[in-house]
Parts: sequence; C-alpha cells; structure tokens
Amino acid sequence: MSIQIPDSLIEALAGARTVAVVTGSGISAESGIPTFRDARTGLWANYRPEDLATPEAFRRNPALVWQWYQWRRKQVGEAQPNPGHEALARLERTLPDLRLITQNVDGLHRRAGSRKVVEFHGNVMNNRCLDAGHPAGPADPDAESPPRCRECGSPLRPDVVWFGEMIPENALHQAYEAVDDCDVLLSIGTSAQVYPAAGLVEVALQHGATVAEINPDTTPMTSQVGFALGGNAAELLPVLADRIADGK
Ligand code: BV8
Repeated sequence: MSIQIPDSLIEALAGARTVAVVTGSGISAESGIPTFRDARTGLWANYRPEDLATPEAFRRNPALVWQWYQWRRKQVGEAQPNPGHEALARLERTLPDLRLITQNVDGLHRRAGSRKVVEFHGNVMNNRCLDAGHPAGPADPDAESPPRCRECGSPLRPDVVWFGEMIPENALHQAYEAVDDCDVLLSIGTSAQVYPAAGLVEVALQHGATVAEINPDTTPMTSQVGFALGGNAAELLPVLADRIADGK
C-alpha cells in the first residue's frame, strides 16, 4: 500500500523555520521494544507500568522495580534504531532547525544519529542514587537488587522520571522552548495520555503551528491536528524524509 503524505504537509515542513517533534514508545515498537501499554509480557504480565514506574513502588519493593528495569534495559541493549529513528536523524540534517523531544528512555534516537534530543523522561541505561541524586552510570546487568551509591551509600535507581515526579528543569525548559516557537510539530507514536508531555502538542496547537500525528491508531489529539497520518513510523517517516530531501 503506497503511503500518502499530503503535499501541503511536505510544503509546511520544507518551509518551516523550526520544527518540533514529540515521540512516544510507538516509534520504538519496530525496534522490538514493547510500547508502554503493551509492556505487560511474560513475567511482567501481572503488573501495570504505571504501578511500577513510581517512587512508592520502589520504596515498597526496590528489588521488584529494579528487576523490571533490568529486564527493560536488556531489551533496550538488544534493540537497534529502526528506519523511523533514522529518518528523523536525516530530517534533522536536512531541515534548518528540527528539535526532538522524546518520552522514550531507550536512547534509540541518539543511537540513530539525532543530536538535538530532549530526553523528557530520562534514560533507562543510567542510574542515580535515591537520597542525593548522585549520578551513577550503567549498573551490573545481573544485579538482582539496587546497588549502593559509591558516594553516599544510598540505593541506586534508574535515572528516569517516575509518575508523580517532576520533569527535570532543563528538559522542561528546552522542550517548551522548542514547541513554543515551532512552525510545524510532528507527534509520533504516542497515545498522548501522559502529561506534561502530551501538553507539548497542545502548546503547538494553541499558537497555530501546523501539527501532524503519525500513529496507526487514533488518540485524544487526532481530532485536533491538521494531519492525521494513519500508519507506522518506520514506514511513513522514511517516505517523508525522502520527499523533503528530494524537494518534492
Ligand atoms: C508530573 C519514564 C508533576 C519511566 C514515564 C496533568 C498534568 C501534570 C501531570 C498529570 C496530569 N494528569 C495526570 C498527571 C500525572 C501523570 C500522568 O500523566 N498520568 C497519566 C497516566 C494520566 N504525570 C506525571 O506523573 C508526570 N509528572 O506530572 O509531575 C507533579 C509532580 C509532583 C507533584 C505535582 C505535580 C511524570 C510522567 C512521566 C512518567 N514516566 N516514563 C519509564 O519509562 O519507566 S511515562 C511513560 O509512559 C513513557 O515515557 C510515555 O511518556 C508514557 C507512555 O506513553 P506513550 O509513549 O504514548 O506509549 P503508549 O504505549 O501509551 O502509546 C504508544 C502509541 O504508539 C499508541 O498510540 C500506538 O497506537 C502507537 N504505535 C504503536 N506502534 C506504532 C505506533 N505509532 C507509530 N508507529 C508504530 N509502529
């Protein structure tokens, strides 16, 4: 099935002074990483991510939450960027100013070559300590429970933003700077349900940016965007990047 991308969207992108992109777990689906809502496979089938990705869950059962992240880190370590990630890296090189805000913690955008990336919810491969936030790099992949911080001895936790936690100030500032000023925003592979990330798309809509959504399903944003491209990111984005590169 040929993928139809309206000429008017190509023209808006090609003529944009600045483009913002917001991605969610759907863009990593074709790298073999289950989307956040599908992450309930195998031994983790009985847990909802929203019940594990919280400070309370970690305090209640640090080993369980740590093992969930160790399982996810293994998936991420085995994953490769897919053509969707690579197409966004090409678009960053082709367009004058494209800034990418990702909700994903898998690091695949940077591995695909994107450089202007805001990791809005952190990066699962890094750790920090619970008490003082001392940064700690990757942990032993076989550690069954949280190692201790070398500086203060408190338990390590993944360097991600849990539900109920604030987005880091610099990520928040960079993200709003990108969407406040964008001519075009692409919302890709996100169910647009988690805030304040989903609010970034609303900011672009409010100031009249051209907004396109790339998702095989509909979301709460679909009825508000100018372009709703029903398809997979790994199929649609390379076509879009080719048309921008070819100037047509
Ligand atoms: C906070 C890191 C303030 C951890 C994650 C209003 C305002 C502010 C906050 C709230 C609010 N309402 C509710 C809240 C609280 C909460 C929230 O939003 N809850 C939700 C459940 C309603 N928000 C927070 O807690 C945030 N913090 O607000 O702090 C505060 C703090 C203290 C006191 C007062 C105020 C922090 C939220 C961050 C949580 N951390 N991740 C980890 O990964 O373990 S969130 C995590 O879930 C992801 O990072 C991502 O953000 C989200 C999952 O969403 P998606 O990425 O969209 O994935 P999903 O599976 O849902 O959808 C995938 C989509 O892809 C689907 O649409 C599918 O159709 C599509 N798809 C599938 N295949 C493809 C595809 N698309 C394209 N191509 C394909 N091939």
